[in-house]
Amino acid sequence: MTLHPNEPLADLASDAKSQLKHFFGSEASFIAAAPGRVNLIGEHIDYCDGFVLPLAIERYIVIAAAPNGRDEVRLRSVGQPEAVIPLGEKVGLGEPKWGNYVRGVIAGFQARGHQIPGFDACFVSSVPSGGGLSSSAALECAVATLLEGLLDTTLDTKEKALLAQKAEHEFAGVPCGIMDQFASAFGKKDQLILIDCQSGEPELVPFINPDLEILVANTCVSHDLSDGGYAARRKDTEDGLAAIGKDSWRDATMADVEAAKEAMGDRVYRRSRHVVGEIERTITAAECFKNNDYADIGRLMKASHDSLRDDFNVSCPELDLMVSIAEEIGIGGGVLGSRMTGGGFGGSTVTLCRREEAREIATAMHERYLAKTNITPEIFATRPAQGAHLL
Ligand code: GAF
Repeated sequence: MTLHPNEPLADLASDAKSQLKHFFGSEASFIAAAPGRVNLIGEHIDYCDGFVLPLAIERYIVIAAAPNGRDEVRLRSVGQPEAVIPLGEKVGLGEPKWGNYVRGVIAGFQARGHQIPGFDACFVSSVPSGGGLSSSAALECAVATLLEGLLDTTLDTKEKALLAQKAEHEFAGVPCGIMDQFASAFGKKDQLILIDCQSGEPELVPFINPDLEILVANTCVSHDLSDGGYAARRKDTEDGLAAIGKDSWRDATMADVEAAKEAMGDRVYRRSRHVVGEIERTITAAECFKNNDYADIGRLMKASHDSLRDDFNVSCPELDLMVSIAEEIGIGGGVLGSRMTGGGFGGSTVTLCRREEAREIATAMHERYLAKTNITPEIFATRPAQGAHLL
């Protein structure tokens, strides 16, 4: 199968409910779902006050849960060790590692004065883990949504996304920007999310053209953003901004970057060139989507990928190969544009294509990638999906 289907949310929910029954013997009182995301353009600039243009994808983490009357939380997820979180005191880091995402969100609610009731929960997921599609943000936003249900409270969506981002910073050790948690929390069917990362305001941009398809190709080469590469990039951009002497990247121009080239040194110069260029490209690309005019989109996506590969150094041979296969197919074969998406160091590419040719394009990408790498990729199509919600 070269174009993987997206498992319906109802099937994921019924799977999570059966697991809750099987492992804990209880019926679900709450079912929460939150999607992963794919970013069309605007990479590694959410922590530089830039603009980003992601969408929530039709891939979800779903949690079925029930109160357990105990002073602890018990968690099960396929292929992971059981996690138990004692609730007597302020929740901190613990083992196993995956439970820390949940701990981080619980800590966020505790910090807001909430008393967390003991509960049991089972997690199922259709967001590929390590695929650069924000499975961790989906997990955090799903847990936050579940806690809203259990506590009978509703957080403002922005507050919920920021709470989830804090969990990622403090409990997963990744100093991420706001894109992933915003996309998972604010996702809307048929809408892209243009996020102004300076003001923290999302704007919905309709994506309703029936002739277009978004293909996500997971190279199945996995990444770990907590291993230091991500934090190092973020630090480089801070050094770049300091060398320019401005308060925000939003006020910086390419001329500023060139003027500070010597003071920056080559690496920070290239990182800075990426930031200024990518902010410009994202603003232009957002206009293309708003005007339903895609003449420039291929050029913008290519320039974004090239800059991430050559200046920001977050691509890898497998991502470059997947993008070059899509580029070979080209506009004649129905590909409008393609680039790596997400944090990089492995993960996925995003390809905008004509819907009519999507299946053929996915087949060609699958076959050529497999032939060259001996790795079977996972390719799926998605429309913009609904963000975190209770079912
Ligand atoms: C990761 C981060 F979590 C995001 O905040 C963003 O910086 C992205 O990498 C790169 O655009 O997904």
